[in-house]
Amino acid sequence: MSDEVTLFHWEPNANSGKPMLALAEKGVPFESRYVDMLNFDQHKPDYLAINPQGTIPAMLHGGRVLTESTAIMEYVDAAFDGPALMPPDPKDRWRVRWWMKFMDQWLAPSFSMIGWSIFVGPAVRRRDPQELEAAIERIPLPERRTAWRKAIYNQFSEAELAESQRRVAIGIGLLEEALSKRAWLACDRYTLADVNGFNLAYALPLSQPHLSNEEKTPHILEWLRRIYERPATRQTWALGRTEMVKRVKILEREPQ
Ligand SMILES: N[C@@H](CCC(=O)N[C@@H](CS)C(=O)NCC(=O)O)C(=O)O
Repeated sequence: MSDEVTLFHWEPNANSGKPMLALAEKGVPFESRYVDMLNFDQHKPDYLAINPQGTIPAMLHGGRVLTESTAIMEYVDAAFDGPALMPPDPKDRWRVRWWMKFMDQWLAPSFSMIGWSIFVGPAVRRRDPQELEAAIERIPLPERRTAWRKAIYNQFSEAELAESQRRVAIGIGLLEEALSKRAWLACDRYTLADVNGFNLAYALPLSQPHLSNEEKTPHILEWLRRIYERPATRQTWALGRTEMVKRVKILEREPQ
């Protein structure tokens, strides 16, 4: 049984970026297998043999296939040496998990819908219509098939997008409030909640400029910049290939 780690991931963004950044923070070397989501590599037989659901990320370790990005992060933190990414205090652990649940179940789907409508859909829409239809038909999970269809054919309704935008605005408000009380999201140290949050929010000042800017969300911006300065974050974002993740450069501090 191999103790090596192999991570199948797309861009350091949303779900793929969570285990990528957690592994980097722990200093765990891993074989990076880039799955090009915009080329539908996640629905091809080689990858379906790893994760039959056809979603990314997935991690191989010790003969096991691990899926679900937040659960993978917790596994990485517990299974490997390196700095702890969960705090020892039960109250703080609860807060880490509270934030992760809020982000995964409530905020991330809203960010995702907006991102798929403005980046993923337009990135693939101009390809051959028959090839696109065939690619959609190969998607194993019906709910992912629906998401792809809506993104490709620009079918997210105004009401759906407005609801996502409403949720994003609430999420930004909660983040700013929490970060005005403490340096990190869940407690006085960097945790998986921050890793999770950074993956969702790193481009906030570009994607939601009217809601997140120096005046309205100074604490969020400072928090994002501090995370971006961490060597693990630099290392992880250097693995990005698309223009979408290159937006992280917005977090570079102005030279003094
Ligand atoms: N809950 C899963 C979600 C995985 C997921 O849906 N990932 C997206 C990328 S962020 C995906 O694989 N999309 C590919 C597709 O829908 O074809 C996790 O957190 O790992």
